[in-house]
Amino acid sequence: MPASPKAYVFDAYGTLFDVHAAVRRHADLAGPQAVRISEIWRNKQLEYSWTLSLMGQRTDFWRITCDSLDFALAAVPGWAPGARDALLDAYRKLDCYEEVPAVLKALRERGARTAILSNGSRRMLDDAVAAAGLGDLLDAAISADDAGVFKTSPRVYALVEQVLGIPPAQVSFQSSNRWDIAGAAAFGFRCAWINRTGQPDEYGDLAPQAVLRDLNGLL
Ligand code: LAC
Repeated sequence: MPASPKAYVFDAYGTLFDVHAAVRRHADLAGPQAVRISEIWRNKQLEYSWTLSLMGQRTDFWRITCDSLDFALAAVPGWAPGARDALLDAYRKLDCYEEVPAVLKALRERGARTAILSNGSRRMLDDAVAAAGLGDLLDAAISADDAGVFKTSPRVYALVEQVLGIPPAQVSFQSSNRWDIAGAAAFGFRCAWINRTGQPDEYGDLAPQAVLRDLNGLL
């Protein structure tokens, strides 16, 4: 049996924070195709992060988040004036999933360190952590900004040891994004895929140690 992880590191968007909460909160402004807008917004945001990273371009994740919403709103009709500003404002203050505070607290009571590792810019992470009231439950919110590239570059995962001083084999990394789990497994973290929406498995050669329905499974 491997020793318990010394640190639990979490992806932010989709794992701690519900990326679809912004559109849900403003469903009236987003219109009849609100769910489609939210899905296109998220998928384009990720696509832009990978496209720009492969080009070696350094870009702020907030800029990508704005550009991807603009694409979604151009692609899908039926939203009301004011939707863009309201959705972007809500994205900075997303709801966290309900189990998050209690799980972070319990992990810290066991003596583990807790941190975020996210493509989100430093300001986005600071705003999200403050809005969800998680500041006292996290040792660090590490932004890919500090690596100048997005996940799944190993340079981003390497930030964890630089900040926490804990080697990859003693880190448990949690993400609801299977592509992120693939990157983290390739890097050498122990991984738990938080498969909140019952997605089929992929990246078979880069498997997590655990597949959990939500973060309660860590306890
Ligand atoms: C994150 C997004 C991309 O890194 O899920 O938080």
